[in-house]
Amino acid sequence: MPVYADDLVTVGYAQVGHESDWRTANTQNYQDVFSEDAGYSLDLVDCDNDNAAQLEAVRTFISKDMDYIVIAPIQSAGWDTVLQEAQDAGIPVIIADREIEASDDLYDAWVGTNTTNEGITAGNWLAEYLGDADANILVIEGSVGASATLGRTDGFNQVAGEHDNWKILDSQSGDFTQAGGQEVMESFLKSYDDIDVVVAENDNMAFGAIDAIKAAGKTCGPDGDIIIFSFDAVKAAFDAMIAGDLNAALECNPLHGPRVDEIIKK
Ligand code: GZL
Ligand code: ZN
Repeated sequence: MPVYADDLVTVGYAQVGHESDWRTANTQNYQDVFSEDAGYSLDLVDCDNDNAAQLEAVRTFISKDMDYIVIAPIQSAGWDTVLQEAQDAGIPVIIADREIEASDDLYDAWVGTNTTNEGITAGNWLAEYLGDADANILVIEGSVGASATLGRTDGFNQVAGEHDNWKILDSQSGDFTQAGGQEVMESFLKSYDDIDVVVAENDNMAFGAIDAIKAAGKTCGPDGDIIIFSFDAVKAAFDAMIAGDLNAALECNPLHGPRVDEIIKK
Protein backbone atom coordinates (compact mmCIF):
# COMPACT_ATOMS: atom_id res chain seq x y z
CA MET A 1 0.00 0.00 0.00
CA PRO A 2 1.81 3.16 -1.14
CA VAL A 3 2.12 5.98 1.43
CA TYR A 4 1.16 9.30 -0.14
CA ALA A 5 2.96 12.45 0.92
CA ASP A 6 -0.22 13.82 2.41
CA ASP A 7 -0.21 11.03 5.04
CA LEU A 8 3.09 12.34 6.40
CA VAL A 9 3.63 15.22 8.80
CA THR A 10 5.88 17.68 6.97
CA VAL A 11 8.67 19.26 9.05
CA GLY A 12 11.10 21.89 7.82
CA TYR A 13 14.35 22.09 9.81
CA ALA A 14 16.51 25.17 9.16
CA GLN A 15 19.81 23.73 10.41
CA VAL A 16 22.79 25.96 11.34
CA GLY A 17 25.21 24.27 8.98
CA HIS A 18 27.89 21.56 9.15
CA GLU A 19 30.56 23.41 11.16
CA SER A 20 31.25 20.80 13.84
CA ASP A 21 31.00 17.17 14.91
CA TRP A 22 28.25 18.24 17.31
CA ARG A 23 26.26 19.65 14.37
CA THR A 24 26.80 16.46 12.36
CA ALA A 25 25.40 14.40 15.25
CA ASN A 26 22.45 16.79 15.58
CA THR A 27 21.64 16.49 11.86
CA GLN A 28 21.92 12.69 11.92
CA ASN A 29 19.62 12.56 14.94
CA TYR A 30 16.88 14.53 13.14
CA GLN A 31 17.20 12.27 10.09
CA ASP A 32 16.88 9.22 12.35
CA VAL A 33 13.88 10.53 14.30
CA PHE A 34 11.89 12.28 11.55
CA SER A 35 11.81 9.29 9.19
CA GLU A 36 8.98 8.30 6.86
CA ASP A 37 8.49 5.15 8.95
CA ALA A 38 7.80 7.46 11.89
CA GLY A 39 5.21 9.30 9.76
CA TYR A 40 7.30 12.33 8.85
CA SER A 41 8.57 14.02 5.72
CA LEU A 42 11.65 15.97 6.85
CA ASP A 43 13.00 18.84 4.77
CA LEU A 44 16.36 19.61 6.43
CA VAL A 45 18.16 22.65 4.97
CA ASP A 46 21.85 23.09 5.85
CA CYS A 47 22.16 26.90 6.03
CA ASP A 48 25.97 26.82 5.97
CA ASN A 49 26.34 29.19 8.95
CA ASP A 50 24.79 31.93 6.77
CA ASN A 51 22.11 34.02 8.49
CA ALA A 52 20.52 35.27 5.23
CA ALA A 53 20.30 31.71 3.88
CA GLN A 54 18.59 30.61 7.07
CA LEU A 55 15.92 33.33 6.85
CA GLU A 56 15.38 32.30 3.21
CA ALA A 57 15.05 28.63 4.18
CA VAL A 58 12.33 29.51 6.71
CA ARG A 59 10.47 31.61 4.14
CA THR A 60 10.61 28.68 1.73
CA PHE A 61 9.10 26.43 4.41
CA ILE A 62 6.31 28.98 4.84
CA SER A 63 5.65 29.08 1.08
CA LYS A 64 5.53 25.26 1.06
CA ASP A 65 3.03 25.43 3.93
CA MET A 66 4.97 22.91 6.04
CA ASP A 67 3.08 21.45 8.99
CA TYR A 68 5.89 22.45 11.40
CA ILE A 69 9.01 24.60 11.19
CA VAL A 70 12.04 23.93 13.40
CA ILE A 71 14.84 26.51 13.55
CA ALA A 72 18.31 26.18 15.07
CA PRO A 73 19.12 29.90 14.85
CA ILE A 74 22.64 30.73 13.65
CA GLN A 75 22.31 34.10 15.37
CA SER A 76 20.04 35.16 18.23
CA ALA A 77 18.97 38.48 16.70
CA GLY A 78 16.75 39.32 13.72
CA TRP A 79 13.91 36.79 13.95
CA ASP A 80 10.76 38.82 14.71
CA THR A 81 9.68 39.51 11.12
CA VAL A 82 9.96 35.98 9.72
CA LEU A 83 8.45 34.45 12.85
CA GLN A 84 5.47 36.80 12.45
CA GLU A 85 5.14 35.60 8.82
CA ALA A 86 5.10 31.96 9.99
CA GLN A 87 2.51 32.79 12.63
CA ASP A 88 0.35 34.64 10.06
CA ALA A 89 0.58 31.48 7.91
CA GLY A 90 -0.62 29.41 10.89
CA ILE A 91 2.57 27.30 11.01
CA PRO A 92 3.83 26.33 14.49
CA VAL A 93 7.54 27.12 15.03
CA ILE A 94 9.89 25.28 17.39
CA ILE A 95 13.20 26.95 18.20
CA ALA A 96 15.85 24.30 18.82
CA ASP A 97 19.42 24.25 20.09
CA ARG A 98 20.16 27.94 20.21
CA GLU A 99 18.09 30.79 21.58
CA ILE A 100 16.63 33.86 19.90
CA GLU A 101 16.01 37.39 21.09
CA ALA A 102 12.30 37.52 20.20
CA SER A 103 9.13 37.71 22.28
CA ASP A 104 8.09 34.19 23.17
CA ASP A 105 4.60 34.63 21.71
CA LEU A 106 6.29 34.43 18.30
CA TYR A 107 7.15 30.74 18.65
CA ASP A 108 5.54 27.70 20.20
CA ALA A 109 8.36 25.89 21.99
CA TRP A 110 12.11 25.80 22.59
CA VAL A 111 14.42 22.80 23.01
CA GLY A 112 18.06 23.34 23.87
CA THR A 113 20.87 23.72 26.35
CA ASN A 114 21.60 26.37 28.97
CA THR A 115 24.92 27.61 27.63
CA THR A 116 25.41 30.19 30.40
CA ASN A 117 25.27 27.32 32.87
CA GLU A 118 27.80 25.42 30.74
CA GLY A 119 30.15 28.42 30.96
CA ILE A 120 29.77 28.56 34.73
CA THR A 121 30.39 24.82 35.03
CA ALA A 122 33.55 25.22 32.93
CA GLY A 123 34.77 28.09 35.09
CA ASN A 124 34.19 26.11 38.26
CA TRP A 125 36.01 23.13 36.78
CA LEU A 126 39.00 25.35 35.95
CA ALA A 127 38.98 26.90 39.45
CA GLU A 128 39.18 23.44 41.00
CA TYR A 129 41.86 22.34 38.52
CA LEU A 130 44.03 25.45 39.04
CA GLY A 131 43.73 25.65 42.79
CA ASP A 132 44.96 29.17 43.61
CA ALA A 133 47.47 29.33 40.72
CA ASP A 134 47.64 32.47 38.59
CA ALA A 135 46.35 32.03 35.05
CA ASN A 136 46.78 33.89 31.77
CA ILE A 137 43.72 32.80 29.80
CA LEU A 138 42.84 32.98 26.10
CA VAL A 139 39.30 32.32 24.85
CA ILE A 140 38.48 30.97 21.38
CA GLU A 141 34.83 31.98 21.03
CA GLY A 142 32.12 30.38 18.92
CA SER A 143 30.27 32.05 16.03
CA VAL A 144 29.62 35.76 16.59
CA GLY A 145 26.08 36.42 17.82
CA ALA A 146 25.25 32.78 18.48
CA SER A 147 23.54 32.15 21.84
CA ALA A 148 26.00 29.29 22.48
CA THR A 149 28.84 31.79 22.19
CA LEU A 150 27.11 34.47 24.24
CA GLY A 151 26.12 32.05 27.01
CA ARG A 152 29.42 30.21 27.37
CA THR A 153 31.38 33.46 27.31
CA ASP A 154 29.08 35.09 29.85
CA GLY A 155 29.05 32.09 32.19
CA PHE A 156 32.82 31.65 32.11
CA ASN A 157 33.39 35.38 32.63
CA GLN A 158 31.12 35.31 35.69
CA VAL A 159 33.45 32.78 37.33
CA ALA A 160 36.63 34.43 36.01
CA GLY A 161 35.46 37.63 37.70
CA GLU A 162 35.66 35.83 41.04
CA HIS A 163 39.39 35.12 40.56
CA ASP A 164 41.49 38.28 40.52
CA ASN A 165 44.59 36.17 39.73
CA TRP A 166 43.01 35.06 36.42
CA LYS A 167 43.75 37.31 33.48
CA ILE A 168 41.76 36.92 30.23
CA LEU A 169 44.36 38.16 27.75
CA ASP A 170 42.16 37.93 24.64
CA SER A 171 38.95 36.47 23.27
CA GLN A 172 38.34 35.92 19.52
CA SER A 173 35.82 33.98 17.42
CA GLY A 174 36.87 30.78 15.66
CA ASP A 175 33.33 30.36 14.25
CA PHE A 176 32.96 26.88 15.81
CA THR A 177 35.19 25.32 13.12
CA GLN A 178 38.50 23.43 13.41
CA ALA A 179 40.14 25.75 10.87
CA GLY A 180 38.88 28.76 12.79
CA GLY A 181 40.27 27.43 16.05
CA GLN A 182 43.66 26.83 14.46
CA GLU A 183 43.82 30.32 12.93
CA VAL A 184 42.89 32.06 16.19
CA MET A 185 45.37 29.97 18.19
CA GLU A 186 48.15 30.73 15.69
CA SER A 187 47.54 34.44 16.14
CA PHE A 188 47.38 34.08 19.93
CA LEU A 189 50.72 32.23 19.93
CA LYS A 190 52.30 35.12 18.00
CA SER A 191 50.94 37.71 20.42
CA TYR A 192 51.30 36.07 23.84
CA ASP A 193 54.23 34.12 25.26
CA ASP A 194 52.93 33.21 28.70
CA ILE A 195 49.74 31.26 28.01
CA ASP A 196 48.44 29.10 30.84
CA VAL A 197 44.88 28.26 29.74
CA VAL A 198 42.96 28.09 26.45
CA VAL A 199 39.16 27.94 26.55
CA ALA A 200 37.69 26.63 23.28
CA GLU A 201 33.92 27.10 23.03
CA ASN A 202 33.58 23.85 21.09
CA ASP A 203 35.66 20.72 20.55
CA ASN A 204 36.45 21.30 16.88
CA MET A 205 38.08 24.65 17.63
CA ALA A 206 40.08 22.89 20.38
CA PHE A 207 41.33 20.33 17.84
CA GLY A 208 42.54 23.18 15.62
CA ALA A 209 44.13 24.95 18.58
CA ILE A 210 45.95 21.76 19.65
CA ASP A 211 47.44 21.46 16.15
CA ALA A 212 48.60 25.10 16.32
CA ILE A 213 50.10 24.67 19.81
CA LYS A 214 52.07 21.61 18.69
CA ALA A 215 53.19 23.31 15.45
CA ALA A 216 54.60 26.11 17.62
CA GLY A 217 56.67 23.57 19.55
CA LYS A 218 54.58 23.91 22.72
CA THR A 219 52.62 21.28 24.60
CA CYS A 220 49.09 21.11 26.01
CA GLY A 221 46.91 18.77 28.04
CA PRO A 222 47.41 17.35 31.54
CA ASP A 223 51.19 16.98 31.12
CA GLY A 224 51.66 20.03 28.87
CA ASP A 225 52.53 23.72 29.28
CA ILE A 226 49.00 24.85 28.34
CA ILE A 227 45.68 23.73 29.85
CA ILE A 228 43.05 23.45 27.11
CA PHE A 229 39.39 22.50 27.54
CA SER A 230 36.32 22.70 25.33
CA PHE A 231 32.56 22.25 25.07
CA ASP A 232 30.45 19.53 23.38
CA ALA A 233 32.31 16.32 24.38
CA VAL A 234 31.96 14.66 20.97
CA LYS A 235 33.66 11.29 20.43
CA ALA A 236 36.82 12.86 18.98
CA ALA A 237 37.14 14.93 22.17
CA PHE A 238 37.42 11.71 24.16
CA ASP A 239 40.09 10.52 21.73
CA ALA A 240 41.97 13.81 22.32
CA MET A 241 41.70 13.38 26.10
CA ILE A 242 42.92 9.78 25.85
CA ALA A 243 45.83 11.01 23.70
CA GLY A 244 46.69 13.48 26.50
CA ASP A 245 46.11 16.59 24.34
CA LEU A 246 42.86 17.87 25.87
CA ASN A 247 42.31 18.44 29.61
CA ALA A 248 38.51 18.32 29.67
CA ALA A 249 35.32 18.58 27.60
CA LEU A 250 32.01 19.95 28.92
CA GLU A 251 29.12 17.85 27.62
CA CYS A 252 26.36 19.39 25.49
CA ASN A 253 23.79 16.91 24.18
CA PRO A 254 23.01 17.23 20.42
CA LEU A 255 20.21 14.63 20.39
CA HIS A 256 17.20 17.00 20.31
CA GLY A 257 15.11 14.96 17.85
CA PRO A 258 13.12 12.93 20.40
CA ARG A 259 12.14 16.09 22.33
CA VAL A 260 11.04 17.92 19.20
CA ASP A 261 9.10 14.81 18.12
CA GLU A 262 7.38 14.74 21.53
CA ILE A 263 6.41 18.41 21.25
CA ILE A 264 5.01 17.92 17.74
CA LYS A 265 3.00 14.90 18.92
CA LYS A 266 1.54 17.09 21.69
C1 GZL B 1 25.48 24.13 21.18
C2 GZL B 1 25.53 24.29 19.66
C3 GZL B 1 26.94 24.64 19.24
C4 GZL B 1 27.96 23.53 19.51
C5 GZL B 1 28.91 23.72 18.38
O1 GZL B 1 24.17 23.89 21.61
O2 GZL B 1 24.66 25.33 19.23
O3 GZL B 1 26.95 24.86 17.82
O4 GZL B 1 28.57 23.67 20.76
C6 GZL B 1 27.96 24.01 17.24
O5 GZL B 1 29.73 22.61 18.10
O6 GZL B 1 28.59 24.66 16.21
ZN1 ZN C 1 51.73 31.79 33.31
